[in-house]
Amino acid sequence: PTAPVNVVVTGAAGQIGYALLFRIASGQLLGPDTPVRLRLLEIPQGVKAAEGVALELEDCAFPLLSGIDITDDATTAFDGANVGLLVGARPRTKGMERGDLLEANGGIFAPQGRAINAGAADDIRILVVGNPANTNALIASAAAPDVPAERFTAMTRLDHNRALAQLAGKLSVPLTDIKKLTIWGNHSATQYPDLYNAEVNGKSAAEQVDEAWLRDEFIPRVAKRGAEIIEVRGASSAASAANAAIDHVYDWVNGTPEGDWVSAAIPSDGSYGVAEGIISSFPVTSVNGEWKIVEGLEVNEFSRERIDASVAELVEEREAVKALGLL
Ligand code: NAX
Repeated sequence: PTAPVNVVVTGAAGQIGYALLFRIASGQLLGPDTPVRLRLLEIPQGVKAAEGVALELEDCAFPLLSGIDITDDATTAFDGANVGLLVGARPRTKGMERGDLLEANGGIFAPQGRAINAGAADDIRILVVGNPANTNALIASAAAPDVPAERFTAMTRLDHNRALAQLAGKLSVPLTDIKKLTIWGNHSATQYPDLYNAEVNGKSAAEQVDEAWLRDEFIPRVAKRGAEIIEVRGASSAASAANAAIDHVYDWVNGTPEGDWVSAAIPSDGSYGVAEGIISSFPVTSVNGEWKIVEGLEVNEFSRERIDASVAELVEEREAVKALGLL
């Protein structure tokens, strides 16, 4: 039998945590043959609720779940960790400036980065879900100088899945007919869902929709879907966010299908003119357990402007975090 994989979930008592943990324990994160040991990291006020979730996990009698540890100490949580899902973050509250938000999250993601640096396993893979996800991932990575930068990623897979669903709905085609869709840039309202390189049944997606829909309906709908969910559900996306986190890590470990790609925010190597070192969303494939940027795509003038705008926002966030001494 294989040794259990240590999976850390931060913010485990939150709503995404609740939607995520049962799926991990049932084998959907790493596959049906891989036992997992869950490490739940919470702040002290969240520990009791995390213990309650652990009782429910126990009651599921998942054959793949080999144990659950609960802690409020990052060093303990990440010791020997193979996968880290960094969900807990400091939300933006009313009247909070971006600088305050970045500083508060620096106080979470820098210590977690140090804990990862100190004790995580050599194959550690980090997915940051907590917002501002891209820059939080950058902060954690900077605090973990001994861990290769490419092990730190941020989630744009929910945006990717939202875009797939919107396009499938518009064209009344099954989701499986759509390939090669890309989210570029930041997981924020500036993100750019790109249909110009996407294909529906092997033909250009952009050519099958009218330009006004693509530019004035599709893009804002995808970029503002989080706000729509809050408006309609009365709470922010949770199960769909957890689902996207599962998709991201599953593909990272197991590979992406031939002839297609997905979207993930990974450290830029300068491809497509994206500032080197920022964690920005790209079209990616996963090969032998590593994300690779899909190279050589055509970027038209419209796409260029959109990508540049989102990248500029990420560069600004990096400058702000630098000024705070977090990089
Ligand atoms: P909740 O407020 O329900 O849960 C967050 C949990 O994190 C709480 O239990 C809290 O005690 C815990 N926490 C806070 N600081 C912590 C720390 N330093 N260490 C460990 N745990 C800590 O939020 P939830 O709805 O679960 O959302 C979590 C995060 O995901 C938010 O930052 C949210 O903005 C972000 N999202 C990101 C998405 C993405 O696509 N990248 C989409 C969904 C979601 O909005």
